[in-house]
Amino acid sequence: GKRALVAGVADDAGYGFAIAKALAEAGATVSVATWPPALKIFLNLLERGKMDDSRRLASGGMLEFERIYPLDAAFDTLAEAPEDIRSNKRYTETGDFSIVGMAERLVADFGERPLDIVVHSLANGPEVKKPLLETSRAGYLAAVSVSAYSLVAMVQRLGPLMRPRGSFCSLTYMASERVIPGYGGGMSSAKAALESDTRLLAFEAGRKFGVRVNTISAGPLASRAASAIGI
Ligand code: ZID
Repeated sequence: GKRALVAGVADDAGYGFAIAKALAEAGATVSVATWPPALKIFLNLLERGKMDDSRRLASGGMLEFERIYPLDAAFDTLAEAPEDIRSNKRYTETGDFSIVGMAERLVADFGERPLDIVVHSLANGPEVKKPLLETSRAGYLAAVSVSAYSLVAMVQRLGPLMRPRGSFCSLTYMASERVIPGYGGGMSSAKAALESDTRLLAFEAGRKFGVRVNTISAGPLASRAASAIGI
């Protein structure tokens, strides 16, 4: 069977959860990666059975996550995380939450080339409600860092862990190429970068690791992230 990792799952309302479930329905074994500030609530919801209805599979079984890794996709290595993050209670409990840390855990848990499918279903734009014209440099760079560069870093670090003909997939939004007011803070820029990077990563990682890289332009879904911008 195939093994999948879905990065960006912290509840059962978003695309990541739905994709994890669809992969499980298709017979894959699924691990997820969760942003440390959301991890405790997510584990609580799971433990207390609050997601049992949405975890139910057509087969009658339940969606089980093989592993739940902590991941802050803003950091490639733990050393790059600033002191206030590393000493934050939400973060100290999880162990290495960087992209490299997650890659090392995957190898420790499953061996050298454990993955067939990696789904990037994460984004964050701290100033998403601000028009681009009012967006700060810090807000813009944070949006591009978490929502676009994180895919580059994940293909770099997880590419070597992929089995032949493995597949990376991310989620984008049409505001990358058309004017859609309300998707601000550099999020439209981040999606434009994500789409351009997908083309080049498919070329480079296809040759280097024998994998595919794609992105799917999503329709509206009232996830936690989208509810923040009134979708
Ligand atoms: P979600 O809240 O379920 O998932 C986002 C996840 O990212 C959450 O679990 C966060 O904890 C996590 N996260 C945030 N920051 C970090 C970080 N630093 N490190 C690790 N994890 C982090 O929301 P979702 O399902 O909407 O988002 C999943 C993907 O779908 C994102 O790439 C979205 O940009 C993308 N997407 C969503 C929608 C939508 O409607 N939900 C649309 C397009 C793309 C969209 O916005 N018409 C209007 C709007 C849209 C489509 C059509």
